[in-house]
Amino acid sequence: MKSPVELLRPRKDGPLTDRLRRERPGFGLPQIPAGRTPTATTRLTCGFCSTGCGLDVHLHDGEAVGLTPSNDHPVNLGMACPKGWEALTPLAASDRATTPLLRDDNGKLRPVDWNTALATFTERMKAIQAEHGPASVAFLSTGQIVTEEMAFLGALGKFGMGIVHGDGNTRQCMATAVVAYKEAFGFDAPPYTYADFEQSDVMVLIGSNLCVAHPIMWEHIVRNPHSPEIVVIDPRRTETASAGTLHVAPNPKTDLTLLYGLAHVIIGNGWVDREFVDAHTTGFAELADHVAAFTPDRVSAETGVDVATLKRTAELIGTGERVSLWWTMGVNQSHQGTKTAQAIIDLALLTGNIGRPGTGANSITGQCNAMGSRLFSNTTGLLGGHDFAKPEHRAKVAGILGIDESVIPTEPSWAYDRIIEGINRGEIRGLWVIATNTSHSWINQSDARELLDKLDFLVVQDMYSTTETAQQADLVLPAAGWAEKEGTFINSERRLGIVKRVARAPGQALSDFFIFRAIADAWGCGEVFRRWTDPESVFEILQELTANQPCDITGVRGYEEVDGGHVQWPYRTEDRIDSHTTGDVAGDPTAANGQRRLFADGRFFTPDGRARLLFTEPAGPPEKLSRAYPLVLLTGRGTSSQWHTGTRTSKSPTLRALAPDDTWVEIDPADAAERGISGGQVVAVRSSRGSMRARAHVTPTVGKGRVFVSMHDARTNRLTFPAFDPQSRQPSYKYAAVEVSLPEPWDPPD
Ligand SMILES: Nc1nc2c(c(=O)[nH]1)N[C@H]1C(S)=C(S)[C@@H](COP(=O)(O)OP(=O)(O)OC[C@H]3O[C@@H](n4cnc5c(=O)[nH]c(N)nc54)[C@H](O)[C@@H]3O)O[C@H]1N2
Ligand SMILES: Nc1nc2c(c(=O)[nH]1)N[C@H]1C(S)=C(S)[C@@H](COP(=O)(O)OP(=O)(O)OC[C@H]3O[C@@H](n4cnc5c(=O)[nH]c(N)nc54)[C@H](O)[C@@H]3O)O[C@H]1N2
Ligand code: SF4
Ligand SMILES: [Mo]
Repeated sequence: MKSPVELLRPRKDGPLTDRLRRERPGFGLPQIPAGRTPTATTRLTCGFCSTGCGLDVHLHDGEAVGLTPSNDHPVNLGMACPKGWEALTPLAASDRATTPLLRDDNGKLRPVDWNTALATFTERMKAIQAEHGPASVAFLSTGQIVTEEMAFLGALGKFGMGIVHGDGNTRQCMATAVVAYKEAFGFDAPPYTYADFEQSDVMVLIGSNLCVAHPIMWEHIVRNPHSPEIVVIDPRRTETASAGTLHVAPNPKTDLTLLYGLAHVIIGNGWVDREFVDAHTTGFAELADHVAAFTPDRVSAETGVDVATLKRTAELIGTGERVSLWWTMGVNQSHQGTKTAQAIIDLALLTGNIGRPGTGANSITGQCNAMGSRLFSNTTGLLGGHDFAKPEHRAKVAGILGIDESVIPTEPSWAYDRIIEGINRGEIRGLWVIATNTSHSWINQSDARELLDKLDFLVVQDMYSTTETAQQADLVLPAAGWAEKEGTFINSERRLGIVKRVARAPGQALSDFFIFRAIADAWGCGEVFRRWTDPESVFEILQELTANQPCDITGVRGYEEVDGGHVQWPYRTEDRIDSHTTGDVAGDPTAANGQRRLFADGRFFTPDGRARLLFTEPAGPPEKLSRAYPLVLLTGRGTSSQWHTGTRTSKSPTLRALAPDDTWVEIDPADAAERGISGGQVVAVRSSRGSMRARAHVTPTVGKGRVFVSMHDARTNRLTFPAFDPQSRQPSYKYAAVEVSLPEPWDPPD
């Protein structure tokens, strides 16, 4: 049996792909069926993570027969992680949804034709709205479909069907970064480009396990020629922490205190870039006042980080020439996530580390199109990065779409947790779930699953009929997946990527785009969307919507230019790559790729052009440890070959072989010894909400008093505690009080 530590450790073992090639002869070479020699190659952007790697898909008679990572793509430079190499395999799985399925009177899901499915959808949802009001039907969507589809869903739902509340899995993921950036910079604008990984001399990764979650971003760090200091702030000694140069391991959820402590030392030592701060920020005096109380001794006592390490980290940030700060879910998924992200932004602003090569306060996104969802899902923000609350924005969007302004809501939708609560209260009766697996991924599962069963009508639109959520549905709509349809993604560094149809969707499965088109017609609002005929026409509409916004993409010459791989927003006519070849990275070799970052001129998107230094008082985690539940449960990504709820990655034998055979709970040797647990034993992990079995992986990497379980097991979210960041409503998946013990004979089986 493989243990997690035997898996991928890039620094030590060299680039992932090399290792895989060594250990698995033939790995990565396209497995071309006999008689199907490729006759052409085309490029797609990977449909898993937000890195946005280019994959060259090899075609025979227009159909994909294999793929290799693109050599000349600025994102991945010929590399891919295991998921990228295996991206075509999950399409051929035997549990693909191939026809619509409707639950019959005996409670069984039975195949029906599309006409019946569409008629049932319309009839049931309209009946619910007629009885309980338009707001009683909601949707939950995703960061994993193309931008054109998310925009269609958001527009159809809100401007066509009268749906008031729709949110997505990006709430579980990016909501915190969105709010943090909007408040600090005036727009949701991650400022960086991947060249920054190669240009920093100090990099600080906070709550980010890059080696596992974004392995190809890590490869850019490996290419950095400046022997950078790599500080990893994570309670666990992760693969990334082991590969870095300094591991800072604060007690879970004490990052805010730690970051204020760093600001305290930086200010105290005169490492503030006063010229930058005075010219480009507001709030310095208040922030300095606030952090004065965060003395090294206090911070050390509260975070568990010794004073010397705290001072060393502050010195690196305060005196480095090009310092970049990167964060992911260890920050976003916190009960004070927004303020923690803003404390990271504060450090970059205080030291003038923004807008120059190798700098930035950089939120790394998760899903392939989380960035598309942030701008175009029409949930938290109005299409194109607009604001539902601003009359001029509503007028602009209504004008471009040719719709009546009165159909545009004046407020954003309820957040995911409020929609779930609405189901509990009977306010939400009909739910349409698209490309997300709520019954596995939502926090505090025991509640969530029961709640979905309370709905009058649950529709799940997915590639597979076997997902935990699809199994609870009244109606399953079979969706085409990545590579079976067209559209665009936006990656972490604001780069647009292309998806093309190189495989046939099985049976009667349709692209999400054409499902939305069909629903618009069945609902009777098809006329509103008469310009929305195909993905590329929608791309043009979206371009128009972005005019004069920070995310302006009016200069893009259609899909053909996106295909070139060099479009990063903003991309106005004057930003066109052929009109300036150096970006703002003068003299840099990657400038030929047009790598561009934001804020080179020190002007932010706030009304006065200044960035805001923001802060708050740290508060302890909402769930307290107790004698019954004395350990902190951390959750997150397990290996680079597993993707979330596993609906895709578990269908590849190669990816399965690279993942642990069993779910492991990482536990410190002292905690294990206290409980009489030895490595490999099956143990019970319990919280006051539920329990699961897992195998003990006794390891010093997780730290005393903490345990870690990957999120890829559907049972993990039985344990999690439903706390939310107050500003972003993002769930705090990474802190719950649990106990681990050998299972008692009377414990119920899993
Ligand atoms: N292989 C693979 N790659 C993926 C995904 C996948 O499912 N599989 N998912 C993608 C998605 S959608 C996302 S959002 C990203 C997530 O990417 P990451 O955020 O890098 O991944 P996680 O493992 O969720 O969390 C990162 C780290 O946060 C740490 N952490 C927990 N609590 C704290 C804390 O209080 N403070 C600090 N500083 N750190 C803490 C955890 O120990 C963990 O190592 O990955 C993307 N990439
Ligand atoms: N405990 C814990 N829980 C977590 C996290 C954590 O760190 N810890 N992380 C959270 C985060 S950051 C995230 S992003 C979420 C992810 O949670 P989910 O979104 O629930 O996870 P996925 O498995 O990616 O689900 C995507 C679904 O879309 C389907 N799908 C894929 N492509 C398409 C398509 O083109 N069309 C359609 N219609 N369907 C498609 C897939 O089959 C799958 O069922 O999990 C969250 N949950
Ligand atoms: S790093 Fe992300 S985008 Fe690149 S191949 Fe892997 S999953 Fe795909
Ligand atoms: Mo995510």
